[in-house]
Amino acid sequence: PADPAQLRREAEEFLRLYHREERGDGDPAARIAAVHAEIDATGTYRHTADELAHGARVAWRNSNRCIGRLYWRSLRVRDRRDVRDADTIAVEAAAHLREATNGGRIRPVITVFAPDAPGRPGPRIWNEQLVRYAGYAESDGRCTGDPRNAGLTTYAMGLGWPGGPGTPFDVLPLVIQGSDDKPRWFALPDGAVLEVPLRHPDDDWHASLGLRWHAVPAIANMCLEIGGICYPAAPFNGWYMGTEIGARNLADTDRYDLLPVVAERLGLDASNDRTLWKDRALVELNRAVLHSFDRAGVTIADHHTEARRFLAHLEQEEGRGRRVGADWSWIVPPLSGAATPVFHRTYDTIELRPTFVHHAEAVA
Ligand code: HEM
Ligand code: NRG
Repeated sequence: PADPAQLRREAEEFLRLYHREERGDGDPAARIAAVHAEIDATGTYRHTADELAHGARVAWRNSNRCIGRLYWRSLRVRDRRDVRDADTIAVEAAAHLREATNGGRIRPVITVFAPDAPGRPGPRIWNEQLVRYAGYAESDGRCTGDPRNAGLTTYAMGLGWPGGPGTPFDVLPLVIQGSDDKPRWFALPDGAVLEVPLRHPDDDWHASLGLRWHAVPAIANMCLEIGGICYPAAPFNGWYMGTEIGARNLADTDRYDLLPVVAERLGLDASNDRTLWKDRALVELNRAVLHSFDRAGVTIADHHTEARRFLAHLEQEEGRGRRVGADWSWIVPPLSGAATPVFHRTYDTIELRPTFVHHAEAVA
């Protein structure tokens, strides 16, 4: 926060949480006094490496929209707070992806770059995720690729990116703005992006659609907020839940819009909603996603398992005397909601800190 009094309060609140959870009976008074003095002198303060790591893990624990929180303690934290220039961020983003991908055994990882400081904003990554597919708007109003990323695609080309080969799955370059710099584009190096070609477990026609998806979902445009300090570039990842790809990215009408294509290949009667052709196509598409990731040896969760884990997480946290906030509309999976246990209850949407927040977007 710009207001030093508020920064002092938020810092103190976080330091008390950190000491309570990680230092047992340790007295936070000396650390709080030192941080308050640092804020008075400089307008900001620096977390210790342990404070940063715990703050990042708790920010995950506090993510109301995330069903995957059972393993919040296992988050690997790459402390790169000394990095603020775009070139090094590009190199570190690729290193993040390699460490996270781990040959397919996906590991949850966050890389934390320089924070905002008074008069000196931290760096930013303008991509929604480290790996995203280009969306090329065509003159007839259609789009090749992922329409969700059409804005960033145009923006990157405006910065001089020549564009990819023009397939529906061209990996976008990173668009990175170093602190005190303009945004620039950086192609991800070969070998940094693992992708999985999709095919159906029983139907060969599916492979001929040429569908694929990237192995690692790494959100890059949310700010990590710890104790009043904002880390605007702090990309993080876990692994995919199959429905994110099969029931949303490939299925939504404003994304790849593939249900009509899949239904046709399945020979379904799409002339009438009541044949449930969309529902049947969704199930087969989602089977193909899970099957293909399994076959490729890439970690992916199904929504039944991840829902059970989430309820185990709630129980575990409540057993530790902590309240868990959650947003029902994000937690319930977009396929077979009521067939998973997370559907049949309500949640409190308490907003706890540390947390991840969305910034204003670079590209409309
Ligand atoms: C959202 C699953 C790891 C933070 C979500 C969503 C799912 C999910 C299904 C909803 C996405 C959507 O509907 O678009 C998982 C799984 C993980 C995992 C299976 C495996 C380990 C993580 C990690 C972090 C995290 C490591 C942070 C350190 C978040 C946040 C959101 C979210 C902040 C909300 C994103 C937004 O507002 O757009 N997660 N997640 N998740 N997750 Fe997780
Ligand atoms: N639905 C988005 C990804 C959002 C976050 N999901 C995760 N996060 N699994 C998509 O690309 O489909 N994570 O950190 O694992």
